[in-house]
Amino acid sequence: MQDLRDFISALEQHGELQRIQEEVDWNLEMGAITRRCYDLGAPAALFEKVKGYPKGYHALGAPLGPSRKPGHSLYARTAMALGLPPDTPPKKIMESYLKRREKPIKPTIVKSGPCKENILLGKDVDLLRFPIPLIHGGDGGRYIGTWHTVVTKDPDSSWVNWGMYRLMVHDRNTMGCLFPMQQHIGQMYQKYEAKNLPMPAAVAIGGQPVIPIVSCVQLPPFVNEVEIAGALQGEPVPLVKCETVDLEVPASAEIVLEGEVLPHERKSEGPFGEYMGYEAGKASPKPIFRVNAITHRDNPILPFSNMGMPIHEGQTATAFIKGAEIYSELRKLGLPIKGVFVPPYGVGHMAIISTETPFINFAKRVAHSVWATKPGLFTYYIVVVDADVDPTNMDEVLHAITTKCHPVNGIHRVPHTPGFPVLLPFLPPKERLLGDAAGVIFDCTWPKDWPQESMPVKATLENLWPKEIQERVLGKWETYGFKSTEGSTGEKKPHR
Ligand SMILES: Cc1cc2nc3c(=O)[nH]c(=O)nc-3n(C[C@H](O)[C@H](O)[C@H](O)COP(=O)(O)O)c2cc1C
Ligand SMILES: [Mn+2]
Repeated sequence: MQDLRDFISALEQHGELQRIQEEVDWNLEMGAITRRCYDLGAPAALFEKVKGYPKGYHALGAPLGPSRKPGHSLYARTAMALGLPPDTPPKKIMESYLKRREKPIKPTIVKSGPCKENILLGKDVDLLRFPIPLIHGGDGGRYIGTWHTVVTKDPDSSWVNWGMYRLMVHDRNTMGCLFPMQQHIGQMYQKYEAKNLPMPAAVAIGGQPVIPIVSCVQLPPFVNEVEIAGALQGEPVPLVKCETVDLEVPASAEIVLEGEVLPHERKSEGPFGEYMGYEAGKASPKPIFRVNAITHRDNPILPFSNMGMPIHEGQTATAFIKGAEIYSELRKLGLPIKGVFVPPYGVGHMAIISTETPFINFAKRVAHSVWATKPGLFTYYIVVVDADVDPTNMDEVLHAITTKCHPVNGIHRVPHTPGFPVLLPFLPPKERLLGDAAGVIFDCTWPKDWPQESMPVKATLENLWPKEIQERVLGKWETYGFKSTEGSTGEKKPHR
């Protein structure tokens, strides 16, 4: 797939796209429609006629929204963005992601590309040319950046970071940004500010569908996300030079915003309906992005996500792939981890880790290792289960919590951990702004010091019946009169 348009065609081919020719209002209507798309697991919404905007200026809502189409995985659109069939189960998507991600592919620099079809400078710079939605009732403004990439360069090294950080339009050429210090962009911005320099930045909206994925997934520091995007699509991402800043952007982007983030200046930004499921935080002073140039394709398409109650891109992309990233980081430490899953209704706050337990208190070692990684940074609930529990199967996980986690001794609370600033709903208002959070470990593994004879044995068909009886029963199942294996003991139903 070369661009967003190829992805839209693929979505359409698999029944994951709804074209909307009816005129819609950018003012809350597009937001309400996409909210319902998430609620129902309906296809992504391609808005072809937005009130007050020229014909041909389209917007794409819920690009990786959850799918409830029969036969498709909940993560069908994430799978398709990675070039996999829409029925690929989550475990297979994660495996494929991890395999490809191991071999980064450097981008190529090309002279020009579709994103240069229109170049707007000076007075022509006007963000409101695009059909930017006012998404939720209560939002502080229209958000142009909700499924995009902010490109910045570390002033001290060759590291170029691609991250997705929400962007609210203030006026025709400025935007407000949420750049927490815990995030890579926040770390870079701090360095520029210390030198009293503006931070050059570019925003790419649209492009190959792997681009927003690597931008909203918490990859480790000093990783150039563009090389992971290349790895995921199996070929280099073609980049073009910006017009006014020394940065490169994907040549096939629909819209590119070039400019700088001013040092030490703040303006009120927010609130916004957020990934945790709430219209979160109050408006607060935040950095200002001044846009000096806009380039865009003819008939540009503005993709947007609509954060709020699960399940949306914050879970089908960020939380889901975060599980794979945590797995990869833990394996690098040599820990005997079997699987990691970050379940969608846990909004990225909960990670379930299944592991062998070679020695006493191993769950704590696992949990603290998770917290030491970048992808584990904003994970507050760590559930550690034994290797026989499938972490993608929430029924098995709940069973492990309620039968193996001692309500007092199995729960370990860790005060004052780093949290996501501004938005964290469970924090009291004063701690919320800072992100002064806390963590908890649910140890659902059998203690290593219990004598073997006291270990409870799972009462399953596999464990308690002799092999020959198991085989006889399975072999004669239909002879007994049952129609299929449906409902048989031991059937595994992983998260679809
Ligand atoms: C739609 C969407 C909006 C997001 N907005 C923000 C944001 O405003 N600020 C932020 O720190 N992270 C935001 N995130 C999460 C980051 O994209 C994610 O943590 C990513 O890893 C950041 O890149 P980095 O790891 O290079 O810092 C958002 C994610 C999504 C899916
Ligand atoms: Mn990064």
